[in-house]
Amino acid sequence: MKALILNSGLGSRMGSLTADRPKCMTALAGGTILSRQLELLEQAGIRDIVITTGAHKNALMEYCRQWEDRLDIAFVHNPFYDSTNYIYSIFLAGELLDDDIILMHGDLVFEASVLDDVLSFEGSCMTVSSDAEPSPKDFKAQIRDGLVEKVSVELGEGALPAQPLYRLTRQEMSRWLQKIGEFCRSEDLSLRRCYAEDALDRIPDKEIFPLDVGSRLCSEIDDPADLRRVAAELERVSRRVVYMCFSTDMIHSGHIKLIRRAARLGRVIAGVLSDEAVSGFKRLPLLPFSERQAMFASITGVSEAVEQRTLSYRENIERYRPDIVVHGDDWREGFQRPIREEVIRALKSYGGRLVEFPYSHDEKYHEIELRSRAEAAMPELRRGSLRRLLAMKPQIRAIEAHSGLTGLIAENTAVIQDGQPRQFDAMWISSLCDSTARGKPDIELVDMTSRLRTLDDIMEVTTKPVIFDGDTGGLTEHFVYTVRTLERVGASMVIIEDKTGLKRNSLFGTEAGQTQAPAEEFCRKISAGKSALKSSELMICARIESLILGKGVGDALERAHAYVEAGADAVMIHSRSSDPGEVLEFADRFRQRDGRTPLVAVPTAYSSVTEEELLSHGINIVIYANQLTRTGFPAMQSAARSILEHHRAKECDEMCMPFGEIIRLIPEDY
Ligand code: SPV
Ligand code: MG
Repeated sequence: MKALILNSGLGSRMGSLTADRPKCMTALAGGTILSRQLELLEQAGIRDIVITTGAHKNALMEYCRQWEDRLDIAFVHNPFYDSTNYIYSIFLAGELLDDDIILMHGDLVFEASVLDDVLSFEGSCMTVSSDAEPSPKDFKAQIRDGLVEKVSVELGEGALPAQPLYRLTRQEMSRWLQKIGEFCRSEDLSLRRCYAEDALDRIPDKEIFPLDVGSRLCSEIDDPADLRRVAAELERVSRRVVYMCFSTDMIHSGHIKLIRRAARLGRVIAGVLSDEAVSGFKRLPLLPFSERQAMFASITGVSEAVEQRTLSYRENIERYRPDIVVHGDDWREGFQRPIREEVIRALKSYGGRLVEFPYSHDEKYHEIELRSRAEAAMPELRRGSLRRLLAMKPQIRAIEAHSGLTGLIAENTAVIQDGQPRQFDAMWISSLCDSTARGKPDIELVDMTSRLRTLDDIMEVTTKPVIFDGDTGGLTEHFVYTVRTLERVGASMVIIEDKTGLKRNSLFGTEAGQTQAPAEEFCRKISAGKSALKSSELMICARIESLILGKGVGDALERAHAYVEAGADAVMIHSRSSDPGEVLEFADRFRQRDGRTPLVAVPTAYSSVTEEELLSHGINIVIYANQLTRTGFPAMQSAARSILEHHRAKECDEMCMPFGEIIRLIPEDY
């Protein structure tokens, strides 16, 4: 790629400013028009420059010596500069233009990002501006079928203001040069005085696309008034604030490229998503917020790294009022779409704008994401993830999983509400659902080896914290082994209930003749479990069955405090009443003495209670213990009945998930 800069003109409208130098050497923003162009080209990696000269040729060549070491500048002199137009200068430079060409007039001032867009354009383009007011003295472009059809100063209605900044493929340049040659070799000397664009217009099937620079700076300087306006605009550009937001904890070249591009638009403020926000839509970040913030603050091109507390940009847009928000164009679809729409609305309220760069689908970035997902699934990281989430969020939401597939549903299901994503934070490996899936009663009949098999199936395909339903924990002598195994595989919490003898499901209540273990005996089991742990990460949660067995809130409270004393890391209070009253009363009274130990509730029987209400009483973990199982089986029964009734499968087709979807549910590259 080469650049061609046309500097043969007289610049007579600039008055005394061009008395002893060409227009491109006019002072601007601490440099000159030309120095800005050359520096931007150099930054973009373009070293081969062709400059045409006319009046003050020596002054220009002398001035350019400062770039001698960094750029290869070839000068082409147009000796007839005062009687020809730049069409003749291009004609003279023809032999050097044997590459893709960036063509610009020497009096053109544009901001860095405009050049970036021109350079990254595939094919040939000319810059136009749908936001600018057409000026009688400047070029306009007539667009037809998405292509530039004609470029002229004279065009009126319907034509877009256009600037003489082109990217031309080698083929397109050579076709233009051929036409320019026809003009310049003609005996009709007036054809050397017309615009090069007049020759361009004569190419019938040219393929030059308009590249809309919108309201960005891209402007010719013809007279001192232009100079003042452009200088003021450049000053505004230098004060421009650009905002972007990152959730990643692994920075790769794609991020760096994006930041570099954004920095060409203005001063970059990098929003770094809080740990809570990241874990709300993705997973617990590998690096905590403070480290991610420091990482972004140290990247060249980022002037400040600030916290973005939610996935919604609204708060930070109001605080920093960025002129521009930059994002990859991948958020136009999918769960981030409403967030994007909110950003556009917020920016519009004060004249800011959104700039989207094409998202890079590079395989290696995808691989990095897979690696960080794999990392998060490793037992060492996963085990402590519930504790970390609890330290970060007031309440954790868990749902049951009893197979790899239901694990994926628990892991990936998301909805957007008020611009915020909602997902489950953790999974509950329910004894009821695990037993039911095997067609067995929930009486600790499914042995631990089988339960661990289910756990393994789920953990293999997911990354979120796992809460394991340990039933009664069995004999203390057995429980210590269970605890070690769970710790080794990376479970985050085991919940054991204070029952003894043949355990029946709690939802049977007193109908099933169940016995609560003496508090001291259960305390010993908790202590033994805690002592068996190798790390301090797996949490042992004591589940109190007093309300289930009709012993009242007082008994439950007494036990709860004793269990915490014995080492329990959390307390689960269970109830089969449809009224949450007794659970809430327990929580209120427990919190009077203990503000720290996490409280767990399972609102199956009292399902009308909301998470917010539970939180207001101090409940930190809400487990939806069996809803996937209870919704899945009736659907299967209906399908089976439908086939029997209709002697074929057609009628149950509409109940079925399409094959395409079920295949996509299971990621192949997990
Ligand atoms: C389970 O899901 O297995 C439980 C909760 O232990 S409950 O079924 O309500 O007892
Ligand atoms: Mg259970």
